[in-house]
Amino acid sequence: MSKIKTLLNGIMVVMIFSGCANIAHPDDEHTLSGKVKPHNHLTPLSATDSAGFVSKNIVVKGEVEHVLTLTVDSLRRMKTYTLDTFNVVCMFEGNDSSVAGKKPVNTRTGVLLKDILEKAKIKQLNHKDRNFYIVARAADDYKATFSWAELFNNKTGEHTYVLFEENGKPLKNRGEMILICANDIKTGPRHVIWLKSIEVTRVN
Ligand SMILES: Nc1nc2c(c(=O)[nH]1)N[C@H]1C(S)=C(S)[C@@H](COP(=O)(O)O)O[C@H]1N2
Ligand SMILES: [Mo]
Repeated sequence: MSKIKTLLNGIMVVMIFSGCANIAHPDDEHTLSGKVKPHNHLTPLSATDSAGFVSKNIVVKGEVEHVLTLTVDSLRRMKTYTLDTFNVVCMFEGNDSSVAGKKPVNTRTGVLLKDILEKAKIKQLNHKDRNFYIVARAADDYKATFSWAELFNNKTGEHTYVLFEENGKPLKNRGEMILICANDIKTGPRHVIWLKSIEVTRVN
């Protein structure tokens, strides 16, 4: 019995230490998967550096009836909204990227994430089947997560967009489509540039 205890304690120690090794340093706000070098958003990537992340379409997949591949053209055919100016603000004090010598964004145009998900039709088995999470993933594996309830039963759903224009012009270097949740307290974290996919997962 005591042998088993000692063994279990040993396993726990190993688990604790391996967990510690994964704790990100505060400077690595967005930890990227090995292959991609982290990008400091205060010094924008050059056009050549970011070119590898630009995709022409986004895929909507997972627990949906219709897997969708959307381009800027397909978004233009949906109901579009134009947002008034606001700053993209980092979680870190003083990291307001709007003051880092960038041109201000006066207007942004896009469609509601909710409308995209309604098109793809989340596979709900019955009316109580509403525990899903939705991950907006970028080409550099940066991601933002939403819950079914905040998109479909909360104001956030009316403020979460997939954008395809800024200041009336198509997006380019930061991907053709960007996801933003405009009513977050700090808008930086759920501002997904180089948007690549929207994945729906049921909570089991
Ligand atoms: N794909 C991707 N999106 C990202 C990031 C990133 O590293 N990769 N950084 C995020 C962070 S930490 C912030 S604060 C905002 C900054 O957006 P901006 O550089 O367009 O102002 O983008 C967010 N979106
Ligand atoms: Mo940030």
